Amino acid sequence: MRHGLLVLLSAGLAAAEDGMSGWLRYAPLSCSRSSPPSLPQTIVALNATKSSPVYAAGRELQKGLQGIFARQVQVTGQTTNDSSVIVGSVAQYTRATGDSTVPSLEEDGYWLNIKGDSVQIVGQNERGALYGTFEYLSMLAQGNFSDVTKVSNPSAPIRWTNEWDNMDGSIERGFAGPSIFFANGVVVDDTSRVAAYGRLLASIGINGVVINNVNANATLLTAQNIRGIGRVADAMRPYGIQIGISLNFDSPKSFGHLAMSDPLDAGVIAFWTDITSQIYRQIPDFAGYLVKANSEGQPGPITYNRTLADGANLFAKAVQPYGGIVMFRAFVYDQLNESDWHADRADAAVNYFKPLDGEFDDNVVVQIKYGPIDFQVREPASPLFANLPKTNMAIELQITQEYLGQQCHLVYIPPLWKTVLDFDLKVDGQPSLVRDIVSGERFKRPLGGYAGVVNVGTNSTWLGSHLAMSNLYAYGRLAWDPTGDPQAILQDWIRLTFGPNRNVVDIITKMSMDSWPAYENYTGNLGIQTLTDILYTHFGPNPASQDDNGWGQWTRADRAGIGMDRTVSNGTGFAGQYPAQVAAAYEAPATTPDELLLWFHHVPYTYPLHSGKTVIQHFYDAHYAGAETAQTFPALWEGLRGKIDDQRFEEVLFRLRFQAGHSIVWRDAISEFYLNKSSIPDQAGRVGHHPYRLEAEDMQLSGYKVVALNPFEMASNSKAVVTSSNATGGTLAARLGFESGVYDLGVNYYDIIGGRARYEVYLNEKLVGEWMGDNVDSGRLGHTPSMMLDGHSATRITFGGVEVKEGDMLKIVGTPDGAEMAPVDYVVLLPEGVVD
Ligand code: GCV
Repeated sequence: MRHGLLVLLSAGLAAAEDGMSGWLRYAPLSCSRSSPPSLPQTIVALNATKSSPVYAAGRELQKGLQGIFARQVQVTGQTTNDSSVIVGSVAQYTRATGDSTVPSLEEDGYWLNIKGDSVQIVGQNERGALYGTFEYLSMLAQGNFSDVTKVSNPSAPIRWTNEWDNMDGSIERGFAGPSIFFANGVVVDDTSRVAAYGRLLASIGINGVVINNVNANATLLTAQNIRGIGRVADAMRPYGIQIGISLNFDSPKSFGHLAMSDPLDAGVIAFWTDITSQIYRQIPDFAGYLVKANSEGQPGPITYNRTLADGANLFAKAVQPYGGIVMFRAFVYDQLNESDWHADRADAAVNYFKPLDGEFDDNVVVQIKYGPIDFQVREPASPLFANLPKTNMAIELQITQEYLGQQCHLVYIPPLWKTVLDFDLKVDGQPSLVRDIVSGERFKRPLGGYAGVVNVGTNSTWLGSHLAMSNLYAYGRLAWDPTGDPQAILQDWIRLTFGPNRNVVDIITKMSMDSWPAYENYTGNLGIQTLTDILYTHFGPNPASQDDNGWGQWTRADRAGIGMDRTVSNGTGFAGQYPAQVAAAYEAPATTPDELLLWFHHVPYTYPLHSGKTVIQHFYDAHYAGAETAQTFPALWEGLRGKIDDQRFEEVLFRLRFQAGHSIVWRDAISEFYLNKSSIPDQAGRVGHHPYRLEAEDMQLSGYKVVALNPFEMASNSKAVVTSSNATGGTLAARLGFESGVYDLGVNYYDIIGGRARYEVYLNEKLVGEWMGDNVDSGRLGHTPSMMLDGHSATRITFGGVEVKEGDMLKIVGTPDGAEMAPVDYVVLLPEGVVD
């Protein structure tokens, strides 16, 4: 029976949800205009072995039908005369039904055939059958009861996640609490979260997980931990997910007590052969190794005068007999001298790897970050993708928002990824989209695909933020089909995560699609990179930190101009690493798109863009526009009150409010910094002028003292106040000269790690609001904390709709705690519609 797409209402909104189910909630649907569809009466799962994906598929169908439709449906292993959903591999299905008409499928692909209450889900292998099952359930959960006959095959064989989890349970660039894999140096005993994660990943087509940090600890190789990795593999196996690990290149020396780790040394080869056989004894379907070598000060083959290919092939030969693979990272670079105009970290990957093309074993895959530097808010596609036609390649994307607001800012990243995946490198003048190169199609390579750095933690939301999960969902969907539309994928995720209400879908779509452009606007524009603090937390603004160090994320900003000259004619030569047509376009400012101008060219601040604006005016305008967009997010979200369960509603609102405040911190820091550098004022007169602010240092201080901040742009007017001691509180007071009216009253303060200061705000001795500076200490915001008054700790709290009369007395009482001396930067009183 055909039902088509019905308009549905989500029921049961009142129940609090903590996010643990992600997009696999199977929330009840109540049909508003039509009766429920006719559903299969039996589930036939063609493998009863509990560790098999087909068994998991049967259970999942049962769970889904129960959750969405309150139908209890039995799972059986036998075909029946009842209407049924039958799930299995091609071989199992043909054996059970005698039907040999299943269309041909590629590895991990599936055929989904829905005719009312008769459904066939057949995978090329069991994993494919599970993927088809999740697709069927996703349709049902979104109220799509259409008949469908479709074949779906993945774009590439490698669709992995990388987790940067450390053995002590911490996670490098993880913003959602400790590891689900490790604690206290060993693999955790309870793998229930691991299994739950495997389920989520399988539902988006992920087939491999590397469970430990690329900055790897060799103690992962103890016998106890190898048994532990086995438990992790057991937990993920029912979901068709294979486990891999990151290796510490120096393990033969540091762990095996050998004299060195030279990849061509017989003892070293024997060490890795032995470790590998121990691992495969425990985990016969082990996926393979991920290796970071000669990167960020770590040893590697070059340390022993060997090539990177020698190093990669050492591991490849160890896993080859077992069918394993080696993901070898292209993130290889050294520190550089900025005073050398021609030095460029962006050059490193091609310089190191291009000469080795053809020298990697067939089971090696070179894993390449999407851009030449490091997950910045905008980068051109890495030219390495165009330079290894005889090598397997995978693209590395980052779901964890290391440089993109650390899950405390809403940034829906797929539109950024698409700028790279859809980019045409024009190798040999032929169409060469990055997505066709990494799939293996363009250069006819047997292996290739996707590695996404995720870094989930034990927080019930997995990533620390409910909305950040759209990035993980979309990552899997794009790895499966990179031609997918980010907005359509997003809307599937919204319906699955928050229900099908039209208003909910429209609002979350708007916020999410606006979010990356807004973030780029208020952080770093025109290809200058994120402009965060690269020497400290990678969270808040600190443009000066990009330069005057050896790390090579330079902007070369001085009084006269800004940008990296990466031309062949006068710069680092990086533009010349692209195939001829692309190189020629990037060589000249006139043919470089505005959004990448400063990536490729060093120009005066007054340089006119294609848009007609100067570089500096674009900076100012973009920062103001981006922060303004961020102010719309909490307001839009407020419109969904009552349409989303209270727990998730409030948790999201809290983060969006934080983001709105922090976007102003970003806006002001970057605008002031470049005003100071260039001495060119904002044509609109905004930068440095804040008529609605009361600087804390200008208020009557009692028990407070003024501090000058360094860098100066980390405080409004470069100064803030802190209590005179960390034992006693203080007050700030000012008589308000504002016209009587209703205002939003904001207080910008600093929330550092190591203290939970308390604050109260009064108007004429009447309490307007109180709060504690504990967002960081309580873990409520999971970003990398700061110990200082700076752009990372700068926070705004806003009390809406406050009635103010001219001459009212404003008072803030601050009570220090620990290292946090109740720091305040300024108070702002905003009439409706004003952003500052
Ligand atoms: C895991 C950047 C990050 C590091 C990361 C490194 C890498 O430098 O800041 O945290 O290390 O990239 O990708 O290896």
